[in-house]
Order: sequence, then structure tokens, then C-alpha cells
Amino acid sequence: MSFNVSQNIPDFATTARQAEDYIWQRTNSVLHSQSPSRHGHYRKDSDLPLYKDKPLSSQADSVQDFRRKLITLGVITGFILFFLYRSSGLFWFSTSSTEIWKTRQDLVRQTFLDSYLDYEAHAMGKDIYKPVSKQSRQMAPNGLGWIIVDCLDTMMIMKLDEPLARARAWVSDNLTYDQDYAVNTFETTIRMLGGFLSAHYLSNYDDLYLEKAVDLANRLLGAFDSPSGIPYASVNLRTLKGIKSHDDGGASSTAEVTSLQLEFKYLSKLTGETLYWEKAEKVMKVIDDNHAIDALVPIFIHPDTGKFRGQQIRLGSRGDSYYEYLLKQYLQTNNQENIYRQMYDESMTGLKKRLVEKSYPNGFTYIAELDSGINGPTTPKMDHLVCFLPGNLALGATGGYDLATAQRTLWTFRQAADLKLSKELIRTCYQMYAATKTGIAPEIVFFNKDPSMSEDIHVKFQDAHNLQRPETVESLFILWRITKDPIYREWGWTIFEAFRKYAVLSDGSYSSLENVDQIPPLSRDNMESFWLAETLKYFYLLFEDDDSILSLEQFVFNTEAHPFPKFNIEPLFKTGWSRD
Ligand code: DMJ
Repeated sequence: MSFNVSQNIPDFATTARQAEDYIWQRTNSVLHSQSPSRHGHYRKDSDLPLYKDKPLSSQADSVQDFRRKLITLGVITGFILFFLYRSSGLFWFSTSSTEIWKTRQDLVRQTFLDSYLDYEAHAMGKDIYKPVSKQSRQMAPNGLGWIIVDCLDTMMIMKLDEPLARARAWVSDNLTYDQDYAVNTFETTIRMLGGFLSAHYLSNYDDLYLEKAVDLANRLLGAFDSPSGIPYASVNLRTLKGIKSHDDGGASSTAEVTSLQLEFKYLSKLTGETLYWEKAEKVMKVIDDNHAIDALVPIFIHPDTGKFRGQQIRLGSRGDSYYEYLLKQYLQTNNQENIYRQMYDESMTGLKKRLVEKSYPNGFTYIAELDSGINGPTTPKMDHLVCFLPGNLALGATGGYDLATAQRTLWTFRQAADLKLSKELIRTCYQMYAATKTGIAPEIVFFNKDPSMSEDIHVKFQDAHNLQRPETVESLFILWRITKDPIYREWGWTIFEAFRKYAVLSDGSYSSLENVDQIPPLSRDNMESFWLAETLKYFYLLFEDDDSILSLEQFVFNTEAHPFPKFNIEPLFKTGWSRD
């Protein structure tokens, strides 16, 4: 069963067929509207027999006649070739590019509905949903709104007014964060707090969402009450007590503690309350005081001491959004906090020096890992999570402006190099999809460093699943907006088609996959909230023609794809720290 809420959504095949009919009608009307020639041989409906009135020996007329026949033959051949071309699926001539992308965007919207309405029918308000078995459960006793809150803004962007009204009513009637339950500080911040903040903005400042955001943020603040100011991995929503991670010697993830800043700073801006700003900003000083070599940070940090734990460095899980938020903090306050730009540039220099490698035989550029520290050997492993980086590099190169505009102002060697690396990396991320049987990327890949081997990409059995993650489509969206190279949209369309073919269930809903190299693939019976909050939102924006919608010049997207408007730091705030 496929939910069909919007009757206006055109069927792609129907659109193509209508266009074909239209061409035929036009063709026939052109042919039929020919004036009868003095020879009368175009007039099939003429009473006169063909050639009846043709002068018997007119040399000129027979040459003209031959020409006409040639033209007619040419026109007919042209139409035949044209229809053959069209029936091969390439129909650029008949349907304008705008129509094609609009139709594709409508398919994304329909896919969102197919997923979301299935969730709504079987698990409305539950935090965890399994679309195959239709089982669901809460994370906290009364639920956190995990799926609903995360995708409020997607519904606003896609103009899905009816499910949005029901979601708002659910939030208003059912959602309370006054629960004796420990949540993950980072995940709750980026998904719930981030979701409320962008919903507040996009709903034209609906108070309900801001009230929820403030209530939740006040509870999350408890996580920052550590000796160093580095937040604990978890926090109890009722007692406001921060809780150390049960693993990793109690250390928090570096990416987690450094990916709260956009949300808390925007909340400061909205409320005028500086405490959120100060707590979030303090973390950045503690990190910087560690003086990581080449600005590449280990992936764990102790909340007690503020010192890194272990030496493992990577741009994948637990490392990724540290680098993302360095750049985005600089962008968020309209490029007025140069300290973050410096830190970002230093880390990208370190990345190019230490982590950028190429595979054999095709020379795919990838980001390696350092398992035993900055001076240890690299491991050619790359998480799909790293695919946020091409988009981030492009964003850093142009500041969110399109390439032509950015190049008109100041275009340095660094900007050019960052954009070049961005393009190489997105090609690799696309290859991570193209290399599998389903055309869907696995969670983790290994790249080949051995010149004698023939395959660039290797996937271990335990890494072959796919959680419908957003990073590659996020980067495609940013690169499309910035470069306007149509290849990024085409790659996005190919990936989207693969999801529609292999992640879809028999009832039209969607699920994660167990193994992307198996056809038919086995479903994982799981739907992550970021499928609705991020992946489908970025597909939708990638296929949008109008760049002024959530313009990258005016908005920063948090790491869960929730857009916040940029703002000026003055007069309320200042960067409250400086580098040693
Ligand atoms: C999301 O929650 C966020 O994008 C986060 O930064 C990384 N992991 C998931 C998506 O893959």
C-alpha cells in the first residue's frame, strides 16, 4: 500500500506520456494544417486523385518536389529518432529541466509521506519504530518525541500541512521532558533542541516550539556541570544530573561535546539568555587548550579533566561534527568570530597533511584514520559519516556563496584547494554507492592501497548494512548549490532511485538494510529519525530549483539538518575566550 495524500502529485510516467501525446497532436496539426499545394499532393482529403493536376513535364517542379520529399522524409525520420530517444528514458527535449526536477522533488515528498504516514498509523508518538514488524517503543517512559520533533521542519519545508498539524497537536498534548530518564546529551540536543528551534523559525515563531526548546535546554544544561565544563555523555532530564559514559573510561565523545554550540547559541540569540552561549562556548576553549598536533583531535575527552583520552583520530564516528561545527560556528555569526575560522583552517591543513590518501587502481581520494595517534600509521577505513566532509569543505571554500560570487570577491589558493578536495571526496562518496549491487552505500568501507589489486573499495560483512544516512546527499546538495554542476543532482537522483527500489517495503514504507550487496536485500526492520529529518530533506532541497529557499548564504544547517538563520554577534554576545 502506498499512501497517497496529495492527489496533485503527478505520476512521472503520466507526465512523459502526456508530453508525448502533446507532441503527436502538435505534429499532426502542423502536418494537417499545410496549405494544399498547387500540386495537391499534401491533401489526403482532396477529391482529386494524387498528381492529377501536376504538369507533365515541369523540370523545376520536379526538383522542388524532390526537395520537398527530402524535407518530409527528414522530418519524419527526425520524429522517429526523437521518439526512439524518448522511449529510452532520456526525454530532455520534451520535458523542461524545471519540470523534471519538480517531478523528482514530488517523488521525494511522496516518499516522505509513505514513510511518515506508516509511522503515524502504527507508532505515532513512539521514539523507536520498526517498519517491517510495525513494532515500536519509547526510549524514555513517556517518550521524547524522537521521530516527530526531528522531522517537524521537514514537513514545513515540504508543506505537508495536515500531518504537521497532527504532529504539533501531539507535541502540545503529550510531550513533557519532566521524566526521570537519562538521555544522550548530544543526540537530544541536535535532534530535539535543534528540531524545535528550526520549527520555531520556519513556523513564523510558533511559541509552542520555543517553550519546548527552552524547557529541554534548561534540563540539558545539567550535562555541562563537570569540573572542566566538558559535558557528560548523558544527563537525567528530571534531576539535571550529568552522567558519565558507561564505556570509554567515562570519557565523552569529542564530536558530541563540540556539536552542541549552534543550538545553544541560537537559543541565546532567541531568548537573550547568555548562559546557554557561555556553557557551549567554554567547551571550545577546553578543547583548544589541549593543543592537538596539526589540529586533529582524538575522539574522546574526559569531562573531569578536560584532557583527551586515547590517541585515536578520525573524521568518522565521534570525530566528524567537531570539524563541521568549527566552520559552522564561524558562519552562524556572520563570519564575526574568526577564532573558529582559524581552528577550522588549521584542522583542514592537518587533514590534508595527514589523512588524505588515494586508492588503487582508480585513485579515489579518501580520508584515512589514525588508530594509534597522530604519528602512527593510517588505516584506509572510511565511515559513510565522513561524507559530510565534501559539503563542509565546499561551504568553507565559498562561505555558502555560489562559486562565481565567491571567486569575484577573493579566491585564494586555500579556497581552490579545499574545493578541489571537496569534489574529489564527493566522487568517492558516490562511488561508495555505485560500487554495491543495490547502489546503496554500506556503513563503512575500506580502500585498497595495494597497486596489484583490482578493486578500490572493499566492504566487510559486518559493515555492509545501511541506515539510510544523509551525509552523501547533504554534500551533494551543498555542492550543487555552490557549483551548479548538474552531475551532483544526477548522482543524487541515482541514489534516490536506489533507495526507492531497495529500501522500500511491500507496503510502501521504508527501512534500513542489512546488506547492500545482496539482492533482494534483507531489511533491518529499523527507521532512523534522520531518514525523515535529514536524508529526505536534503534530497528535496537538492531537487529544488530555487536557491533562495533556505539559502546557504543566510542559514546554517545543524548536524541533524535543522536550519537556523545566521545572526550578528553584536550587541548581545561576544566571543568570550581567546587562544593561548
Ligand atoms: C545524525 O544524527 C547526524 O547527522 C550526526 O551528525 C551523525 N549521525 C546521524 C546521521 O548519520
